Amino acid sequence: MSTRCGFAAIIGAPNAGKSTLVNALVGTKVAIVSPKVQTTRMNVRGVAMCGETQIVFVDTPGIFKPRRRLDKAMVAAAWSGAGDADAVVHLVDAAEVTEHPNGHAAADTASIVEGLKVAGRKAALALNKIDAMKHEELLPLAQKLDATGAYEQVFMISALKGDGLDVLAAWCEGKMRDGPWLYPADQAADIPSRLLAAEITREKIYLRLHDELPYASAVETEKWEERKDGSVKIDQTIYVQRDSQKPIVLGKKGATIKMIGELARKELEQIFGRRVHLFLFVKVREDWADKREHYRDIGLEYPEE
Ligand SMILES: Nc1nc2c(ncn2[C@@H]2O[C@H](COP(=O)(O)OP(=O)(O)OP(=O)(O)O)[C@@H](O)[C@H]2O)c(=O)[nH]1
Ligand SMILES: [Mg+2]
Repeated sequence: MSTRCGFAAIIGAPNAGKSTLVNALVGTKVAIVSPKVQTTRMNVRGVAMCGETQIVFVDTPGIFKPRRRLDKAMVAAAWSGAGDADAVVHLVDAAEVTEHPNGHAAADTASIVEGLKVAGRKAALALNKIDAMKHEELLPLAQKLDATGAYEQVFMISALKGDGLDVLAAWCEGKMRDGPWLYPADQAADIPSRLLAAEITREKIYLRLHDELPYASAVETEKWEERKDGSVKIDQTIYVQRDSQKPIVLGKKGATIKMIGELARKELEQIFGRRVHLFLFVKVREDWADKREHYRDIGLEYPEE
């Protein structure tokens, strides 16, 4: 039998559940998830096998009206992910959009519909978080969005509970092309270990501090040292933008950073299957979000203005 392969991009407003969906479809964690909007900053690929077909799912940053430099780079990355893909899935937080029809998520969803039309791309619409809403509200939303003409098919899913994912994956499978696989069948992700390690720490920061710490923090893996006993020593720097944010990350007597470090270390040990010694440092760098190197490190284009 001949092999098939291709890319399926998952796009949507911030917090729609894109990373949760990609992790669920891939069957292992390739992208970080948090209740905070704008968690994902770059396109992350996760590989799933359906028989002889390899689907490379692309998790993308949320699409919204960008103002700051980093926001612009994130939104540009998301659209380019969609442009390069064989299949596009537009994921919508159906619970949020029905509860707040005039809110941010609804507005961002409408602008994505326009973007799809302009690009002339027929996508699949996936209404997500159906576990968190009344089902009678689902149909009017599905009809309204479907009437835009931007979609080939509509799916109703819960990325969190795993409902409806098989049918959605089957639609994506149908869009793949004949050809050799892009990745070995046992490879789930292609994110470099140093970057993945930094992402895991950023996830713990977001989970622990999502109310206190505004969105602008970044994590960089500075050192990765293989030890003779098979363990690895990882040094990471957490960048914040204001002096006042440093004590928030450190916590009383360093309690917060210690907890973040422990959570991250435990998960890294699980992911890498080896002992990890994780050392975290906090630095204030007001302009990290304007530094070219930061964009290059995480694979984003640097917007000039
Ligand atoms: N109830 C419910 N919650 C969900 C579902 N899918 C995702 N979530 C939650 O929604 C929040 C956002 O999930 P993410 O996967 O980080 O969303 P995202 O679209 O990747 O967000 P950004 O990267 O910020 O654009 C998390 O708290 C998830 O647990 C779902 O099917 N049902
Ligand atoms: Mg995400």
